[in-house]
Amino acid sequence: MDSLLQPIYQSIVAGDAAGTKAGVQAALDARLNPAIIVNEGMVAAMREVGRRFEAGDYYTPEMLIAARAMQAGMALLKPYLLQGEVKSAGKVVIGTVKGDLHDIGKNLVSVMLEGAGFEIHDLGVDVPADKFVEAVRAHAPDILALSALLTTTMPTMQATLESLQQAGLRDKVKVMIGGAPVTQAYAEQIGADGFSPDASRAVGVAQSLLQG
Ligand code: B1M
Repeated sequence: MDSLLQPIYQSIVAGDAAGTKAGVQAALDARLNPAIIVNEGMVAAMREVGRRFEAGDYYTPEMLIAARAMQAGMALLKPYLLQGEVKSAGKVVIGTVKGDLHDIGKNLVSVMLEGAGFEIHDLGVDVPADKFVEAVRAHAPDILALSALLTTTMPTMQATLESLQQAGLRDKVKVMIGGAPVTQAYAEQIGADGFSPDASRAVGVAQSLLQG
């Protein structure tokens, strides 16, 4: 790992927000590519936090402060990830499904889509199906993007698709899903239009959904 990424990685794993910000600033000052800072430093650190949680070395509070440290670093990086794009590529309503409070991945997907010119309406976390339906009606987005990080909340994606169908809106919007436990096979099973395993590929998936 790049020596500039080490302090960022270690600060996130330790839940040290100030250290994370200092590390990100130092990496930016050294002109390290922001996407490398995110993917090889920060996302890798969150993976390690998850590994420690699974091993029983970390508990929910440690996950939470690690997440806060990651978000503090992301706030510094966001303007760099957004540079350069101007015209609107399409409209996206995004949210984490009901029962699920994980938002780091969803926020990263939002930033990448925004950076590619998409207009984003972010409904936040723990979003019930009827709120997604309401937002589709109100904003008429090209894409509805659903995130889930828990195996127990994945079925809410299907429930959201069913609610869209019942509201007569299913054919008005493309639905794209993602999140750590979500797969292409699951997307096909529930009738979603697109799936992306990560934030950078989410941009290509969103663009291709609008082409066909
Ligand atoms: Co939670 N948690 N958590 N957690 N947490 C996981 C997800 C877990 C895998 C940890 C583990 O056991 N290894 C596990 C889920 C197991 C499962 O269901 N299979 C878990 C659990 C069990 C829980 C609780 C139940 C723990 C408890 O309280 N007993 C609880 C549930 C709370 C709830 O949601 N109701 C819980 C709570 C939390 C915190 C609140 C403490 C915190 C979240 C804080 C926050 O998000 N603001 C947290 C965290 C931080 C994690 C881990 C450690 C890290 C998640 C993360 O931010 N990753 C996570 C372990 C892990 O993932 N390795 C874990 C970094 C992020 C950039 O990646 O979110 O995967 P990710 O997003 C990626 C892709 O998935 C994709 O792109 C992103 C960027 O590349 N992606 C999309 C995501 N959404 C997308 C949408 C798209 C396309 C791509 O299109 C629409």
